[in-house]
Amino acid sequence: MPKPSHDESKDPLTVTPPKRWAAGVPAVAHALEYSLEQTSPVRAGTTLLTMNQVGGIDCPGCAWPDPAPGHRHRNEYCENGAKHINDEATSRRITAGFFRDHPVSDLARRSDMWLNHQGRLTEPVVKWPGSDTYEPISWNDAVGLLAGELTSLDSPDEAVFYTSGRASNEAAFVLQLFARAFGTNNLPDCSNMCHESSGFALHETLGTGKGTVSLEDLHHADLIFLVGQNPATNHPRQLSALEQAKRNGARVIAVNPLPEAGLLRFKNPQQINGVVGHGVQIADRFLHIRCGGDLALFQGLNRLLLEAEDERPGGVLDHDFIRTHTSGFEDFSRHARTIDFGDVLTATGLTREEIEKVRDDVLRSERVIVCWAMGVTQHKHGVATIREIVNFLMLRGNLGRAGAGACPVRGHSNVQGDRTMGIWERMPDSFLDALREEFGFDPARAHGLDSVNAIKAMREGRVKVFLALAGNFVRAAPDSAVTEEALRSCRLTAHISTKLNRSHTVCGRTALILPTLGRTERDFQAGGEQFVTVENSMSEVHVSRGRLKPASKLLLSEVAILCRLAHRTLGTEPKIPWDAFEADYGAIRDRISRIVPGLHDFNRRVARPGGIRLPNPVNEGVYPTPAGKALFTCNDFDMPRVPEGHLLLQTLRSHDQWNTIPYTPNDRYRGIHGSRRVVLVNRADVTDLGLTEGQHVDLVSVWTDGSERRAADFRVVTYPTTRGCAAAYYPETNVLVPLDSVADTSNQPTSKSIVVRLEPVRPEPVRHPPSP
Ligand SMILES: Nc1nc2c(c(=O)[nH]1)N[C@H]1C(S)=C(S)[C@@H](COP(=O)(O)OP(=O)(O)OC[C@H]3O[C@@H](n4cnc5c(=O)[nH]c(N)nc54)[C@H](O)[C@@H]3O)O[C@H]1N2
Ligand SMILES: Nc1nc2c(c(=O)[nH]1)N[C@H]1C(S)=C(S)[C@@H](COP(=O)(O)OP(=O)(O)OC[C@H]3O[C@@H](n4cnc5c(=O)[nH]c(N)nc54)[C@H](O)[C@@H]3O)O[C@H]1N2
Ligand code: SF4
Ligand SMILES: [Mo]
Repeated sequence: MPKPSHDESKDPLTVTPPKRWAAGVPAVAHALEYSLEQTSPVRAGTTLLTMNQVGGIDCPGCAWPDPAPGHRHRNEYCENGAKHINDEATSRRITAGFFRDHPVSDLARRSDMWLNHQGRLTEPVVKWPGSDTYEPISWNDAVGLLAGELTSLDSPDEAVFYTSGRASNEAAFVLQLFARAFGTNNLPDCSNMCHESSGFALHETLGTGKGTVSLEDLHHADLIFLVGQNPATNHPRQLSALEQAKRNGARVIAVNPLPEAGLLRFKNPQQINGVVGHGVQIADRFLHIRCGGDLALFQGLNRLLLEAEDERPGGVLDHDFIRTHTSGFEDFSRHARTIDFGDVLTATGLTREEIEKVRDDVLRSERVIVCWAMGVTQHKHGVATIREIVNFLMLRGNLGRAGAGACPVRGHSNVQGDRTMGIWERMPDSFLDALREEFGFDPARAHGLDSVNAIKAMREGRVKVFLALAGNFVRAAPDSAVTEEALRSCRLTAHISTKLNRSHTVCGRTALILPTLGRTERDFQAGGEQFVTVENSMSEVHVSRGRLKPASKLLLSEVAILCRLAHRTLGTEPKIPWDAFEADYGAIRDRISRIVPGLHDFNRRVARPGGIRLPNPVNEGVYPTPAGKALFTCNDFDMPRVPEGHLLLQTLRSHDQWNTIPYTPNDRYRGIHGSRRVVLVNRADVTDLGLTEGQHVDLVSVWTDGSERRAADFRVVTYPTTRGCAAAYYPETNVLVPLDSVADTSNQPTSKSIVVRLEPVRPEPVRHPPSP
């Protein structure tokens, strides 16, 4: 068995200067190192060679799209994709005696990294009330137990069904169908904590919640903004697309409080000159913005564009586009001129000259794309910021045409597909009507609970059963202590999972772990070998087919578990052929094809190389808002207010983790090694706060109701983040995010906007997390 690459009990922190470039040879070496630690060369080779190829395994990492068939590289994956896929394909197994040796109280003391390192779950287990130990249970009994708890509820709304974005379209469709046939819209998902703000803002202004650009568009843009995004770590193949765009003459503007490695320079490991040469400079302009300053930036920029039009009437704005496709321009234009530029400079920390240079770049560009991710969405004014980005794009008609548009860069590989399949607590009536037509039951219309509201409902005893399809809810959600208490108060918690994580250690009175096949594995059902489908960030739906032998003979697929559960819970009413769905996923896709617009003839069309690109109405000049036009919006100026002596903390990902799961304690590009309990602070702030490099501090968040939350024992690392801002890793810092601290209207937790003070630890630091 391969040895773990590190010993957590030691974890000495070492800090080296942040890297100024990303990828290249070290990236390839790191990918192979992690893969070979996890599994055999043959299994690693099988996953890597079929990954992201036509008909192969879709990368279980991020949602970045693949080039068109025929244009894919032989190694069409990045360092992190290789790590994610082999983290699933690992040869390690949690076998029979494991849970006997490790009661829940023991598991609860282990680190996230240790839990993940134990390998794949191999058989269903249950923890009975009063017991501290998971013990084996048959599938039949496990499904019966869960169905029994569900049917004994007073109301279907006492159950919550959470989904994480790695679940396939087929599993997601079956889960939402089951939940709705059972009688509830309580379908929270990881997207509530991820791009919810994007969905709200785009829906309201454009009439569609999805991005409008394709990979082709990126290749042919003149100007690309990367706002609040760290592509070298989180969407590494985006750098290849940017490299190509630059070869075609594009300019790139990066907006970030941190000078992230890949934003500066990129060495493409798929090209010989990338491996040995200096690589490509990605960002032509880097706006070192204050955390939470993006709304002000786009408001300032929009004001400058309107003023440029005043000076050159007809020479700046796209009046044709504005007249034909939009409404609300006059109000917007009046409101935008009231923005105070002094406020813009305070909020952004930028100079007027810097913003004017961006305006000039914009004026020189015919085709502009704005990409964004968590640095934008996870703020109180996240929705307003994206609405302002839409205003910005519309002023010069940068929507609905080649090389231009809005590009929310999605996280999980199928998070967008899960939404398309109906995983949302507030699906529109058109979708619910289609379910009614197809399946003959009338789904409830009242909106269900999102992630934050589900936690509140559990805490108040209004929800009694929690079932998760993938993910790690306890670590992904804000206010860790509150979320843990909420889950513990449930009658039953159940997780359909591939690997062990913290959520399995925070149990309801009864708890189930239902182990499942991953995307890398072959999936045989009564109807023969199956494949699943997924949708990437650019609305392309395609096939993913597993290649490896399953981790255990006892594993069931996600679809099989859900179909059996649905059948057992609902019986034969409504008449839904759960058994046929389990036997042949094509039968599920046939139904999807009659419910989801754009997926007609799903089975036949998805079988074609490259799959199906879902139509985006914006690209056909159609804006399905109530007014039938795209909306200009007026957004009040807003910025985070940080009291004297405090910092604004953003919580983010290291280079070596997948969301809630750290792989190692290192963050290579940022030069952090050996420990994740670090807080990155600007040197001047370290001095002003009377702190020293390497000092042990507690992070104490302060909330408007006077409450405080504490994350104990972090080390101060001086880092070139903007003044007044700090950064630390998620999920260790989720304990600091108050449950009530959410984005306006989208209800998304504000994980990039936490007011903290750094409290020196005296005399001796405690060690966190406890060692294995
Ligand atoms: N390797 C790896 N890949 C991943 C993931 C992973 O965990 N590991 N997770 C996946 C998922 S689910 C998602 S959603 C995506 C997330 O992808 P990202 O959004 O890139 O992820 P974060 O690490 O949260 O980083 C956000 C970036 O925003 C910047 N930022 C923070 N606050 C602000 C701000 O106020 N303004 C601006 N302009 N920038 C700001 C941070 O400095 C950082 O560079 O990645 C996906 N891909
Ligand atoms: N503070 C803070 N909090 C955040 C964020 C942040 O930036 N800061 N980011 C938020 C974001 S963007 C997101 S998307 C969420 C992520 O939240 P989640 O999606 O809930 O979390 P993950 O860490 O991706 O879940 C990992 C687990 O999924 C299971 N899993 C993996 N693959 C499969 C599979 O194929 N099938 C099944 N059934 N299970 C599988 C494994 O058991 C693994 O342990 O966290 C959010 N929370
Ligand atoms: S860029 Fe994203 S989808 Fe592509 S290989 Fe890397 S992790 Fe996987
Ligand atoms: Mo995400």
